[in-house]
Amino acid sequence: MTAGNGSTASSFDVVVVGAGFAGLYALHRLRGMGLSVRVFEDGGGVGGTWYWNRYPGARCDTESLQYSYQFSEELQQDWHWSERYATQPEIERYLNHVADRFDLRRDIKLNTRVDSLVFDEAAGRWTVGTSEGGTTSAAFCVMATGCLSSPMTPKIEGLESFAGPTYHTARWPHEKVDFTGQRVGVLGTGSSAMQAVPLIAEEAAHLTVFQRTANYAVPAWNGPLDAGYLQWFKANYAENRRRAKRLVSGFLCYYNPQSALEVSQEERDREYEKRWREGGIGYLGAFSDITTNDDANRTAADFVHRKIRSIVKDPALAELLIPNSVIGCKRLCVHAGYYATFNRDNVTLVDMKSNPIERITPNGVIVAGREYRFDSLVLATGFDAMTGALNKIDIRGRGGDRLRDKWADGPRAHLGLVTAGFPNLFIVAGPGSPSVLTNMVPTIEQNVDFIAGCIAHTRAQGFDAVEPAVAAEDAWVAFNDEVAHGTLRYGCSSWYLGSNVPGKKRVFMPFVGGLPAYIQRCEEIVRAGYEGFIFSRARRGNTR
Ligand code: N01
Repeated sequence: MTAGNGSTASSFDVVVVGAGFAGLYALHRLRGMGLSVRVFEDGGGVGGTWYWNRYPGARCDTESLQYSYQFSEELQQDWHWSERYATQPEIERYLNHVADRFDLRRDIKLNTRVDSLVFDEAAGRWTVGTSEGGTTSAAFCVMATGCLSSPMTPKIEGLESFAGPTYHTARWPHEKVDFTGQRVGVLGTGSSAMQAVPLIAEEAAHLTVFQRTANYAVPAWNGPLDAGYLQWFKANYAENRRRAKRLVSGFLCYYNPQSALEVSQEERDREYEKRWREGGIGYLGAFSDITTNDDANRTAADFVHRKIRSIVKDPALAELLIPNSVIGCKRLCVHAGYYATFNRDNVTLVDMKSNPIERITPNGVIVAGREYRFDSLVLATGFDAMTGALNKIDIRGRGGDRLRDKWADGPRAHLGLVTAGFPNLFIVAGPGSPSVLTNMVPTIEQNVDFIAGCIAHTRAQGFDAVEPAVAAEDAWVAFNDEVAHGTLRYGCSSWYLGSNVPGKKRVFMPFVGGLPAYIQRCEEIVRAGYEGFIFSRARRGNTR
C-alpha cells in the first residue's frame, strides 16, 4: 500500500498531530507541496477545540468573518457565517466543510492518539507511536496539538464520589445534556463558565456557581450578521485581512494611540462606553497603556466595576462579582448576560476566595462547612495551556532527551516553532508564538506557511534535518520574557503563566510582542537564509 509520493503507508514525509484549524491547514499546505502526509487525531471528528468544547453557549469571541481561513479566497467568499460570533456547531460545520472541500479526510486517521515520538538519529526520522499500537515513520512532525486542549480536572478530595454526572466543559457529550428540573453546580468562572452559566440557569431548577476568582467580562452583543456589513467585508476581504495583520491582535480593531492618563475622566468614560456598546475584546484597545500601566489599567477596570454594579441588583453580590485584579491580566472574557444571570432567583454564587472547597461528597460540594447539594456537576476548570498537550506525549529528541524534561523550567522554543535537540519537529502556535494573544486562525496560517517554507528549504538544500541553534532559542526566550515583564501580565494567576497547574513553572508562555513584530522577525530570519537554524545531513553528520 502506498501513500502520497509512493511512500509506504506507515512511512510518510510528514506526520501531523491534530486535526483542528492548524492540522487541517498543515495537511492541505504540505500535501500541496507534493509531500506524503498523515494526520493523527484523537477525536472522533475533525475540529480540535471545536470538536471537544460543546458545552451550552460555546462560541468564539473573535468575529466569525475574521476567525476563519484566508488561504482560499473562494472558501472565504463561499462560506456563509450567520452571526457576528460563531457558535461551536457552526465552526465545527465549517471545519468539516473544509475537510470535504479540500479532500483532506483520506489522509486523516481519527480516533488515534499519538503517545510517543522518538527521533532516530541514524535515520534522521521520527518514529510515531499511536494508541492503535503500531508505529509510523516520518521525516518531519508537525504538532498541531492546540494551546487549550489538555483539560484540567482539579484534584479535589471526593470528586470521584459525586453520585450524579460530572461534565468537563472541554469534554462535553455529543448528545444534548438536559438540565431541566435539576440542581446544577458549576465550578469555575472563566470564559467557558461565563458562556455556559446563563444557558444552564435558564434550564436548571437551581444553579450554584462556585467562584474562586472573580473575572472580568465585557458584553458580546452577538446577533445575526448585518447583510450590508457582510457584503462590504466580503468585497474587501483581502484588504481587511492585510490590515488585520498589521495590528497586534491580528484582528480588525481600532487601537487608540492615546494614553488613558492624558485625557479627562469624561473623555475616558466616553471611550470605554463606546467600546462597551460595540462589545468584544477590543475593549482593551481603548487606550494604548491599559496593559502596561497600572494607573491606566485601573481606569479601564473601574469602568467595568461600575457596569457590574449597575447590572447586578444585590449590591453585596455585585461586590463579590467584581474582580480586584488587573484587567487583561487573565484572558478578558466576552459574555452574553453573565452578570445579569445572578439577578435570577434560581442562581446562587458561592465565593471561595477565602474558603476553598473542603471536599466533594456524593451529594455535592462542601464549602466553609456547608454542603451545597445538586444533581449534576460541571467542571469549567480550564486547561494545562500551551505545553499540556505536548507534554502528554513522550517526545524524545537527540540522545533520547525528553521534551518534558527540557521544558521542566518553562518551555523553550525558537519563535515558538522549533526547539533545539528535537530536529524536524515543528509546533504550530507553540509557546513563544503570539497564538492565544492574537486571532488564532491567521496566526496558525502564518506558522504553517513558515513551517512549509522551512521544510522546502531543508530538502532543496539536500539536508535531512533542521533545528534551531541553542543561542537563537535562548535569545528568543529571553526576549519574550523581557517583553512580558514590561506588561502587567505577571500581576495575577493565569493559564498564560501556567499558574493554574500545580507545580508548573511560572513563565509567561505566549509571545506578547504582537503579530506584526512576530511576522517581521520570521521574515527577517528567512531572508537571512534561516538565520539561527542549523541544517544537517543525518547519516553524514554534515552541518553548516
Ligand atoms: O478556563 P479558565 P476556561 N477550585 O482557566 C477555576 C479560551 N476560551 O475553560 O481563576 C476552584 O479561564 C478557575 O479559578 P481561578 C479562552 O482563551 C475561549 O474558562 O484559577 N476553582 C477559573 O475560574 C479562555 O481564557 C472561549 O481562581 C478552580 C476556572 O476554573 C481559555 O479558553 C470560550 C479550580 C478556569 O477558567 C480557558 O477558559 C471558552 C479549583 N481547584 C474558552 N481549578 C471563547 O472564544 C480551576 N478553577 C469565548
